Amino acid sequence: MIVIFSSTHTIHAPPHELLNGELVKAHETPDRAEIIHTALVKTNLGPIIPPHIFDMSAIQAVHDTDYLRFLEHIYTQWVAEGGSPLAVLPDTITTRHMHRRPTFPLALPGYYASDLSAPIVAGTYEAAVTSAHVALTGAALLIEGHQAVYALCRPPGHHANRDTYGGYSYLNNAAIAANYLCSQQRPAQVVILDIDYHHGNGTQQIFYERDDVLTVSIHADPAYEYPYFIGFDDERGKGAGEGYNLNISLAEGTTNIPYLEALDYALEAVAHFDPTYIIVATGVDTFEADPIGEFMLTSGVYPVIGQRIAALRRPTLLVQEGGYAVDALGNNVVGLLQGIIKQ
Ligand code: SP5
Ligand code: ZN
Repeated sequence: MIVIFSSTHTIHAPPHELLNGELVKAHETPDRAEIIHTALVKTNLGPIIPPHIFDMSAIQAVHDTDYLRFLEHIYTQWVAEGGSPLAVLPDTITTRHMHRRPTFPLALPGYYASDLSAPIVAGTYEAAVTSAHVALTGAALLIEGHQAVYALCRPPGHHANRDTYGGYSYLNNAAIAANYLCSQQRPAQVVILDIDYHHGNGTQQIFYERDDVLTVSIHADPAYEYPYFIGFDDERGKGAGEGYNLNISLAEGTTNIPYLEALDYALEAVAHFDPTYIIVATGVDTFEADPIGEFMLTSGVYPVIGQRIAALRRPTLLVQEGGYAVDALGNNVVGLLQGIIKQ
């Protein structure tokens, strides 16, 4: 299996996040990607290659221009205006009742942020763009005929919408890769299967009215878990996209067996769609020891998940999302990838 990785992710190292009312140390840290990288090198899973640099149009096809310009310049503007140099983190945020776009640098982040978990630092934009190129490189390899590719993306992406960031996500890597596959010479039908513990809200909304990308997400019930305001099972798509979004939400404390039942149900929908390509938004924050997840999956289940996905026998790109139990992170990701290869 080809792995794509870039060390550029290390320039994105937010110091903190707001969690349950407290400013705590960031969970989404550079050591996450380094740990996965080290585990992959040790396992000798396949060649590890750097990303190609794609034209910005591949990213602009998913994200709004004003939003991209904001991400690129806000850190400098924020600091110049007196914002903390530690990181960009707004104190005021848009609601349903007040949402005029500001121009003032201390206010702009509150217009584009969906939560306070995703600070912006000096290197965030470059790291996020590189992360998107890592995913795009994986997509291009599928087009070249590879059966399974792993994009070691960091920062993650599935909570980023066209013009919002949050949930440690700035650019939606999986969505950018899916859209790229759809826009190539030979029209593709793509499934994004999101197995991160959290609902992939950005991905769902980007494709909500499209029928060429089926979005399927298995996640913690938003009734008790982030992102709280979206991700319920009755959200099925809209217009041409009606029937092309599937949410499977699971209870707190979900263990291996019910999880695998949900996965089988999701995979039936995937098979029925008959996709040209599958993109797996790969979070392992479903693990029992994850510090922010409440599922109870064990390390032994990840190879099984990999095998069942690979049994569909479609060219598959795995894009890294969450997973914060750093001690088990390398083992869990490698296990999943070995399951994909073994099938
Ligand atoms: C990519 C990714 O995994 N992002 C996750 C961001 C989650 N941030 C907010 C977590 C809120 C946790 N609230 C716990 C409520 C009870 N479980
Ligand atoms: Zn997650």
